[in-house]
Amino acid sequence: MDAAAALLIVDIQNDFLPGGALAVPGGDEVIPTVNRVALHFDKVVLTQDWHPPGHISFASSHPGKSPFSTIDLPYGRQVLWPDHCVQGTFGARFADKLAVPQAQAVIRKGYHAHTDSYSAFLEADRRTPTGLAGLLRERGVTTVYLAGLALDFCVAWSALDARSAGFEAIVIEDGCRAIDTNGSLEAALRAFDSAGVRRIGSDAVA
Ligand code: VGL
Ligand code: ZN
Repeated sequence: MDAAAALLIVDIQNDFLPGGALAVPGGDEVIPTVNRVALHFDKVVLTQDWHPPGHISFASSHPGKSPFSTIDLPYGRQVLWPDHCVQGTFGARFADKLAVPQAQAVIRKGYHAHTDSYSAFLEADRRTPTGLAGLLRERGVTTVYLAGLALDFCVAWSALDARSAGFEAIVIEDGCRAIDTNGSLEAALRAFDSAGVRRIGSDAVA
């Protein structure tokens, strides 16, 4: 892949794998694909969901609320999740089988106690940047390829925000798996179409 392309590998962490706290069905199946594809990029960035204990996105932080229900927060509607990817825990660690030692940066997100961040670019308040856009721009990146978990949350928001920040965004579909709660997968695919996020198979990359 040319120097203007970067691969963003989203949240391939133990808690999103089968057996994890917020398991994405088939989440482990993307790992060989991602490992293979990553060999063809000279720019590779990882994201890591990285919440403090008691994070606002956890159902357990809202007495009487169940995981996968929603609440309205100052910045908008928030899906409530099981506790997951707590800073420093096993669940927050990258999957053991993820083999991308050549990755050059790790963007952690969701570390503010009162704000979630599905997107690797912009937190859920839609104002606080993570710094990723600047990092990519400064390194001459114009096209962002994405793979990882979950297609309908962190991959989707990251791809859409990549577009908003002026990058081409290309989702490697078989390198992703979805949570698919309350129509979230269909909504993500529709949003991709209207924002000009392209979808390809990993065989088109490597
Ligand atoms: C994610 C829900 C909550 C994701 C992260 O990585 O897609 N989903 N936190
Ligand atoms: Zn999270």
